[in-house]
Amino acid sequence: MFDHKIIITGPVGVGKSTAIRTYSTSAVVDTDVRASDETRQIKSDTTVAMDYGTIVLDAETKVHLYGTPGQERFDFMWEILRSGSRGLIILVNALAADPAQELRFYLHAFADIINKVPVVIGVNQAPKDEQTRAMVATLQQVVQEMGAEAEVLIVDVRKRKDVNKLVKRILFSDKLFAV
Ligand SMILES: Nc1nc2c(ncn2[C@@H]2O[C@H](COP(=O)(O)OP(=O)(O)OP(=O)(O)O)[C@@H](O)[C@H]2O)c(=O)[nH]1
Ligand SMILES: [Mg+2]
Repeated sequence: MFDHKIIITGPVGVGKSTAIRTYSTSAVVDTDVRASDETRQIKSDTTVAMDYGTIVLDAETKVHLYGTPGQERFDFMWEILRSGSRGLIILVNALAADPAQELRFYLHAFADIINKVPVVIGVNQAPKDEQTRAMVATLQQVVQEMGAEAEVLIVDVRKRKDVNKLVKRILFSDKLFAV
């Protein structure tokens, strides 16, 4: 059995905890608490340390999913969580004021691993329309500008098959080295 540690990161409320709850078959560990600051306007609970869940995909493959906190004041956890990781999923909120800027921020924050492990971008909370398709093209351009290599996929992380698509992109990538 091979263990694969995959990190899910992205801004507050994008759906990191939701993705892990949707996908994991083990009991999920979360560190969500009632939000006390401006996050409260977005949703009631926020992750302060991490989310964790696992799924056994086949006889040889066990995936461990770790979700980072979205709030930047907990960014010390990003460093801790990324060690030993085998891939990075960055979720971007399609409804944010500037999704391209969000993506730049996370590619920059994880700059030391994006060229070492496979990366995939999930555009969440996305209406299926022309604007979303244009946004995917813009985000693909951001990936290029940042010297990274990553596919941009439209997802709804409340759907297991969509989270599965993100995980599979990482597992089937030919970049196989963990950091
Ligand atoms: N409308 C819509 N809602 C979504 C979608 N994906 C997730 N949500 C909802 O958006 C919210 C996301 O919240 P979380 O999963 O807690 O977000 P998070 O990224 O863990 O946030 P922090 O831990 O605070 O950083 C949940 O209420 C989801 O049900 C989507 O595609 N469309
Ligand atoms: Mg969370």
